[in-house]
Amino acid sequence: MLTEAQVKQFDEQGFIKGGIVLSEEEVEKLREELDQVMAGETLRKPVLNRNMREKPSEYGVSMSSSEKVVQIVNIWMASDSFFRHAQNPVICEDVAQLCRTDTLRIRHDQIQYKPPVTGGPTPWHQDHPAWPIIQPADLISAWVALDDATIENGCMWMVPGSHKWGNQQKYLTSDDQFMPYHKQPELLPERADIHAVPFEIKKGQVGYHHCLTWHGSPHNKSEHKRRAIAVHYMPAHTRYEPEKNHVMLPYVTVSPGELLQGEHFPVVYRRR
Ligand SMILES: O=C(O)CCC(=O)C(=O)O
Repeated sequence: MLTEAQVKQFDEQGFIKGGIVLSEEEVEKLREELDQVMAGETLRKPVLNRNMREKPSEYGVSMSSSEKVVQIVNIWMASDSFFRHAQNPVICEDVAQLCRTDTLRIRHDQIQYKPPVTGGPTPWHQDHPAWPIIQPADLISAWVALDDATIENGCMWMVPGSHKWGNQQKYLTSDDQFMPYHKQPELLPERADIHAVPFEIKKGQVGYHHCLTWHGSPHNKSEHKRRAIAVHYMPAHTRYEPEKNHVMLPYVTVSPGELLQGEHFPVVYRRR
C-alpha cells in the first residue's frame, strides 16, 4: 500500500519509486528463466524476442545493429515465474491504487536487457502512443530491475509532469539520450518544463510510471548487465480502440469499443 504522499507525488510527476518487491532468490529465478527464454529454450514462446536496435523501432527512430537491446514481449506466456511475477500482490495493490481501479489486466509485459558495453539506447517516448489499440490512457507500468539500474548502465530517465501534456510523441526526438527535445515547444502548456531526471532502481525494486510520461534510457557502456521486467497494467475500463498496428493486435478477440479482455489479457488482480 502506497502512502498518500506517494500517490500525490505520482499524480504530480507521473512516476515514483516503490519498494523492494523481489528477494535475492526470486531475482535469481527470473534471471535464469530470462536466459532460457532469450535462448529460445522454452516450450512456450513469448510474443516477441528481438534486438530492438536491428530494425526501425515503433518509436520511429533509425537503428544501429552494432548495439543491442533485447526486447521480449509477453515473457509471461513463456515462463510461469514471470506470470507469477505479474501477479505480485504488492505491485498489483500499488498499481490498482495509482489507477484508482479494483481490477487489473496485463496489457503486455516487456523485458529490456541492455548487455554490458554494447547496450544501446531506448529512444525518448511515451508508452500510450506506442500502443495504438487502447483507450483511455490510464495505464501504469511497474518496472522491476533485475540488476541495479544506474546512470552508468542505462537506467531510465523521466520528465516530471510530462504525463499531463497529452500525446506529444510525434514531436519528441532522441538526439540527446539524457534530455528529450520537443520540435514545437509552443504546443506544450505554458509552464511545461522539459527537464529529465534519472530514475535509478535497485535490483528487486519497482518503479511505477504513467503511460504518457516521457521516458527513455541511454546506452549501457558499463561492464554490467542491465536487465528489467516491465509489466504494463491496464485498469478494467480499458477499451479496444484500434488506430494503428501493434504486435498484440493478433491476440485481440473483442470488437472495437469493447473492453479489452480475453485469455491474452488476463486479470491478475481483483480487490476483495
Ligand atoms: O527498460 C527501459 O529502458 C525502457 C522501458 C520502457 O520504455 C517502459 O517500460 O515503458
